[in-house]
Amino acid sequence: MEAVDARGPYDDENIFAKILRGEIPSTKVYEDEWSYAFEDINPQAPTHVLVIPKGKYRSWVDFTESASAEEIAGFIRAVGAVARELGLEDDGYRLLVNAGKNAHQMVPHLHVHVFAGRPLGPMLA
Ligand code: DGP
Repeated sequence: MEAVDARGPYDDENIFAKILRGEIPSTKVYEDEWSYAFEDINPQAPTHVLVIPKGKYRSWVDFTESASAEEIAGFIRAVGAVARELGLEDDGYRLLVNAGKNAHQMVPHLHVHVFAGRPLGPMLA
């Protein structure tokens, strides 16, 4: 699988669009009006959750330029709610967004990775 170019039109056939439409299964951990969170299929830590906006956004730039303030606030709150509801605050967690090919973004629908459950080490550039 090739990393994606995070620019250009939204692809309705990307895998997270299909997950949002219920066309392929996912293990839900959180959902609200703006956001959906589910377990990563290839976990890199004991807890590895992906939080995605329900709207059609390829990247962080696309999202922050195109979404309403209400939608952006709702999505950021949802990421916090996932961390809180999964009980990650005591031991800590890491948030990560990959955007574009140098960051190895594989799925062209904005997603925030939430990693937790073990010491995660220093941040890697
Ligand atoms: P990124 O490199 O930031 O685009 O990460 C994409 C993540 O998506 C990667 O950690 C694996 C995950 N992923 C890919 N396909 C599926 C899928 O069909 N279901 C689930 N749950 N996760 C997926």
